[in-house]
Amino acid sequence: KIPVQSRELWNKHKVRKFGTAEEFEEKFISHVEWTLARSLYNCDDLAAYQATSQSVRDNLVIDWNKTQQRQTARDGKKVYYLSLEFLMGRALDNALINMRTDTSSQDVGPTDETLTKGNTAREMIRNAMKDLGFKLEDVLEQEPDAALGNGGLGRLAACFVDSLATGNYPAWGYGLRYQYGIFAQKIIDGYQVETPDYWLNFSNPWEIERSEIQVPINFYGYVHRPESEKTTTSPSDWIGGERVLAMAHDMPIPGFKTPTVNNLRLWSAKPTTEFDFSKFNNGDYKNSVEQQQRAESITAVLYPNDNFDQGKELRLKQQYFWCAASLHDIVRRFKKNKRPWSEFPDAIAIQLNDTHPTLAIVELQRVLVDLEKLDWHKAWDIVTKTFAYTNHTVMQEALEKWPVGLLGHLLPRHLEIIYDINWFFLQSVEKKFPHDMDLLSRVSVIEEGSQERYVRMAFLAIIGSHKVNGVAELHSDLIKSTIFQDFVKVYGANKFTNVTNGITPRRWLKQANPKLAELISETINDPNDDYLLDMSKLTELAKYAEDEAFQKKWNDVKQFNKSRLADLIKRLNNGVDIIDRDHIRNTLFDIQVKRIHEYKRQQLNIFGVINRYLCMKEMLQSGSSIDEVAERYPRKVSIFGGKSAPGYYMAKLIIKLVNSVAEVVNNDAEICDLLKVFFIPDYNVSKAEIITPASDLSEHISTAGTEASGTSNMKFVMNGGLIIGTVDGANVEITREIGEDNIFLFGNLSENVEELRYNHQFQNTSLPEALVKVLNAVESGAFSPQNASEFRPLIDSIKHQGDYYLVSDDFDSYVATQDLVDQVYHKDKKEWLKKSILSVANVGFFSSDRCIEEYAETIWNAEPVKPE
Ligand code: Z15
Repeated sequence: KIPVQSRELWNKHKVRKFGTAEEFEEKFISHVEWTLARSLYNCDDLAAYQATSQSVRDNLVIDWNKTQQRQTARDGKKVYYLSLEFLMGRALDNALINMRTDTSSQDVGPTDETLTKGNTAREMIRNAMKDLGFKLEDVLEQEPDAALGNGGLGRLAACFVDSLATGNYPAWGYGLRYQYGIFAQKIIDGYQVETPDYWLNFSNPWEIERSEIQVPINFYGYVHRPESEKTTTSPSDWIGGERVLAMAHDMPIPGFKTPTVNNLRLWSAKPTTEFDFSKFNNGDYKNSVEQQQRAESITAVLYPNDNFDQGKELRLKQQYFWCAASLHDIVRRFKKNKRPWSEFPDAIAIQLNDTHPTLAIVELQRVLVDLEKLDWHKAWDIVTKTFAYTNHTVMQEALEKWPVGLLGHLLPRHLEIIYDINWFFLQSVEKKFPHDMDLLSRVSVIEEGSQERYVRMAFLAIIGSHKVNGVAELHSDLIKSTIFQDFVKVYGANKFTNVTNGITPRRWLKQANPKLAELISETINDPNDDYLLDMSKLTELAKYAEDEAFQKKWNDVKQFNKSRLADLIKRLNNGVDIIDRDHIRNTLFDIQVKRIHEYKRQQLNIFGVINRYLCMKEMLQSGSSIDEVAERYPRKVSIFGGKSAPGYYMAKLIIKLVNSVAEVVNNDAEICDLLKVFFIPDYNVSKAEIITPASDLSEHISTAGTEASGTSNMKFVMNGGLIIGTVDGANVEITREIGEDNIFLFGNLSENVEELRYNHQFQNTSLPEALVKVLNAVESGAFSPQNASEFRPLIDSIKHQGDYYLVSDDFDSYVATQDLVDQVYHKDKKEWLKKSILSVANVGFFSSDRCIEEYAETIWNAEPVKPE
């Protein structure tokens, strides 16, 4: 504590944010000299990126400190978002955009004047950088992505922390600081090759290392119960066997047009300083040091599976390490206020992003019972009022199950607690539904298999939470009628709710598509970009949907973005330009970028491309002119991108097929560049910012009922791209919002999937003719002349293994819908542009701001803490 008489001195030297270009330049140069120990003579783009980021970070830290003080003083309910993944991407440009503060806000220093009234921080710094001898765009490119996530789930968490800060919610994210994020993907001879993601190679200006915050975490060991304590529900001692330290790293999360800067706290593992003297005395010094160093492996790498549970011990260790450290932190903060434990759920809401943090439920129960000596049932009441769980999938292979043996070995006390939670739960079920043994075994947290018993994490998460939500309406309905139907019976339907996903318009519109953002703000007369906070303002655009002058401007923006993507593709294709720039306006950019997964059906897309190619060739063979072919199959570029889990054989084969088809099609002179195929290597957030604004059409074509929500569908629509999609996930609500005339839907509905799958198994279903031709071509080695059987497994999965993802059932409908797309795009551009404009006009619902508001109101009961 600083004595009162010293405070005057502190205030005299109070740190100030930079507000003018001049002040920024001064900061920049002092960071070049003092932080980087460089100078005018050796400051390259990388150094300029670091000095700029350090300068911006200084501003953020001032607001970060004020925000934390304000939130502590106001003492409203705090929200903690626990996610094993935060797919943040780059921070600098986002910080520059969000830094623009609101004129009405009092909590800005005098220097903030210059950042308002259309004079954004980004523009100011662009000019200052220019004066200093740098180009902002080149400097921004120096930043590596923070790629601490696999796909949708991780990117959702990143959009959420942005909206939480923007909405002034007192909310922290908790995650892991992986030394290596998702692997970098190289394509070599058409195959995916994984290389490590060295994102921390140069120092990371966006993290604040809190070396003073180190939480000891135990693993293994055994449980000791004092003689006086008879049962496992009474306070017990867990004597841990292995100990590591969790060290905090904080990332400031700035809100848009608000001085609120929230915190994303990421833990990294380091060895304890306790030394194993017995080993040392045995002369095994080297071994003992080595064993300690192994602590760091806990946070070494992100598991690269999306929608798949691999069940590895190190993953469970990651989960407990992260849950225990985060809860320790949360409980410590709560205890400072000396409020009674019963008020814990009034002070704190914890959201579980999928089942990955389910152990937090068990850990809080352990802390309350074993350490704080609360009665079991009082503790459990607190726990269940605190947690809420978001489910992101119905797919069996993604549902987490841990072998009882593995869990009990790593966390012996936690396994006891899980058994007790289950025991009390099953008792309550038995009371409500007497003698229904079947029900009891179906809802038990413990799956009793013939071989091994497993802990079902989703069931544990439901039992330990007061709300469970799905991520889109269809999905939230599906979990109630399928995987969790017994729990609806037990708890009633009210425990289950829907919060449809959203995306942040700051990154996915303003940052990714500056030209469209500019056109919008000018058209709806919103020079301060208030529409980015109130997306209902976008409906103003509908007035201009058929305005020819406006349509032209709209189209010009799209063409600009397509050229930008064409440049990227050229660079990624070793300088070889496959896109004919003279015809770019009449070339339909058809894009599918997302994790590669059979359920997402990139195979349907590439089979569609092959079909198109074969049909073109057939026309030429039967004497049609190239003009006639172009009339039927107008110009198109088919763009793919996405990573496959390293061990996912079928997904990797799909990548190879796309590249093999590209090789043949792109080099077939006969079709005169009417069709091109490209696989963008290493799809990530920063590439998505270039790709998304450039789509005419994007594909969201999962088997109905398999894609919980999808979020890239929202991003594409927000950027004026049209969708071809199945009636799945958020596509349903996108259709409702933008109108069914403005989306190309096709395929079977989720209610028919079960029957169709049954038919494949037990009926002799025949494949559509066009698909047979495609599969024959692939089988003949048309795309793999050296190895005709290479793609056999892909063909077999459809022909001989029940076509689980129903590619054959949706194929004709997909092809017919693609024909319709061509019709509108090439024959009725005005109609196309109208659809595009109306889509953006009505996309507002999919802002993550709306989504976070729904969580706050219906699940967390949390309110914003507004800066004065
Ligand atoms: C993941 O990215 C998603 C679900 C999962 O169960 C896992 Cl492990 C990872 C995705 C869904 O597939 C996607 O439909 C959804 O939009 C996203 O989570 C965010 O909710």
